[in-house]
Amino acid sequence: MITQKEIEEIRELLKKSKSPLFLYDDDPDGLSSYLLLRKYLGRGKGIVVKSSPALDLTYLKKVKELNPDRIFILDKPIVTQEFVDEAQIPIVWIDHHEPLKLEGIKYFNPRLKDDHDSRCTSYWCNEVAKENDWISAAGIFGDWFLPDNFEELIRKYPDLLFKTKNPGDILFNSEFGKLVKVFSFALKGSTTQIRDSISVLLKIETPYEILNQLTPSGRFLYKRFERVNKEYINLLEQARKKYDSKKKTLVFLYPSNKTSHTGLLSNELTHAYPDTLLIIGREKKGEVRMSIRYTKKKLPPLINKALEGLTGYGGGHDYACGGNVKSEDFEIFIERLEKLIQK
Ligand SMILES: [Mn+2]
Repeated sequence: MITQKEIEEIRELLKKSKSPLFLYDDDPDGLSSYLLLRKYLGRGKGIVVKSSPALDLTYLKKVKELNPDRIFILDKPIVTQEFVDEAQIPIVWIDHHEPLKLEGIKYFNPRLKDDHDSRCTSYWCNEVAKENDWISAAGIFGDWFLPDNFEELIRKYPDLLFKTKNPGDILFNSEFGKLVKVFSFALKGSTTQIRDSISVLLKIETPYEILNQLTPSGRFLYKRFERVNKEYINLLEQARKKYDSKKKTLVFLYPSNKTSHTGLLSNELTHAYPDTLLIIGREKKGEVRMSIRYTKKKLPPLINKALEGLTGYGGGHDYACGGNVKSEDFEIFIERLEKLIQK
């Protein structure tokens, strides 16, 4: 865990900073973390980090331009040592992915003390801010967890949530799940669209403002949600048609000129088709980038085996991986993977 003393330390570092810069991950947990701290402090700039999974030198120029007195990195799984060295600005990094060792950085990660405590970044940011439990809940559900205060949240928002042990039920079958999609879709589109959505999100005070379109800000976000959702639902319907009930596989490729919805698609399809080998990818510049899910066997060794002699790589968590393979090798990679899971 991150101790109360450390939470207090983060709070002090925030308060001391006159012009903080928040660099946050490109998903609801990253966004929620930013919203929580930025709302709490009332000042600072934010940039969503789209390079995945690492925060590296590509962001250095922007950082130098903004010239903050402190950088807060939120929910990024990897930060490179070069970035820290070249930035020459004090950095605080709050994360819950596998711990890394970097020099010259203040690092807060619950897994440093207990490897089984991987509670979300937005959980810890809410410990700091203590103001908007619904924002942190959106981040936590988005990362496929249930919040610690789930029962309290159900009492507070009985029309948006219900009791369950499966975060997928909330994400895909509840009103609150819609809110997570609002967060997710706020990060899609052009730079301007993203900037506008996030600055509007900073003004929102309750989930109902968005879901019931109670204010102009809420209406704006809901409309944005509806537009992106149309596109998303379209992809989801196409993907569903690729389900092979005999082989228990679902392989779906969509064009890279469309907005990437791979993360959300993988989650929603995993929920709809449990125990299925799921591969969602986009083809770009002669290679397929994909998300691979399978809940019955550990993926990394199978992926490595399937990639033998092919051009590509893959890795990540036991049951959720990312990968990359040359387009001409894609078919053989899939065939091998399908065989490997039957064994
Ligand atoms: Mn996260």
